[in-house]
Amino acid sequence: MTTLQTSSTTLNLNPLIHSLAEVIISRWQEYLELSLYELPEGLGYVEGKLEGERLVIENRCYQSTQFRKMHLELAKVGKGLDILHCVMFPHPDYSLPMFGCDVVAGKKGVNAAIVDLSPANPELILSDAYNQALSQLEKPDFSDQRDLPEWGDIFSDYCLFIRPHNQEEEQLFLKRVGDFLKIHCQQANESQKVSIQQQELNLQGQKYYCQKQQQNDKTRRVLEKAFGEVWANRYITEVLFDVPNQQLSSAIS
Ligand code: BLA
Repeated sequence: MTTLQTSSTTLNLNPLIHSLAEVIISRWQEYLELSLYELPEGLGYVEGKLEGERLVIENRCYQSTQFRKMHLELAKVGKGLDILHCVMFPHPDYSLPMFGCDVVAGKKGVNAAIVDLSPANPELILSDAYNQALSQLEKPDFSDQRDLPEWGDIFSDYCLFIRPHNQEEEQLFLKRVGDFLKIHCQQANESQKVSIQQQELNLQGQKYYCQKQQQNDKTRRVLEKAFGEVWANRYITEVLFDVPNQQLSSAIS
């Protein structure tokens, strides 16, 4: 088994972000056989300046049998803004949704906490197995549910987008992320390779997901201010939401 650096981060992050990072990595290690995934040259650890403030990005990236790329990013902008970003990209030869999580914390606490298992197919629907498993989870109540942006048609009915207002809500969010990951990894381990036609549809679904995520101006703005337009665009399209570009496996027709 690969030994992974799990909890050590040089960044002093918001406590919810820190705990989420640990939950994500420990679920991955518990259920999946991980190996390292190489990010494009020079984009593993990056530093820039945002309006005179330092922006530091730490990336961890793995792959497994069912996942082409499992990316956890932790970022710190000066002393005021902490960000966790996580996406699991399935290999298109498995019909699996995209796990995505984004948490943005300011000086006063967490502003935005979002998690979803988003469909990656042209119909934008989750499979019966996922619907079944997700509908059985206890549905927590949050006092401040936030509205999804216009590009957010990629998210499922189970998407949670909140601003937590106390420790209890933060813990409930953490639990929900852990539950989503448990279901996702278990489903992935049980999933079978699909036909080449279905792989093509899965690929189209992932492309659509990435195109929509690339429209998030809030992410783009933070990166542009620190690193400039060209770098930000490269980072968004090659690291955060790269569209898979691979040969479909023809083992099954
Ligand atoms: C929102 N993302 C945001 C916001 C910021 C970032 C500053 C605004 C927070 C707020 O409205 O309170 C910034 N997010 C970043 C940066 C990175 C990042 C700089 O990941 C990376 C370096 N975003 C994702 C993923 C999802 C996602 C995987 O990366 C969902 C699964 C969603 N982020 C998301 C959504 C919003 C958001 C839906 C709200 C956008 C809006 O309201 O317009």
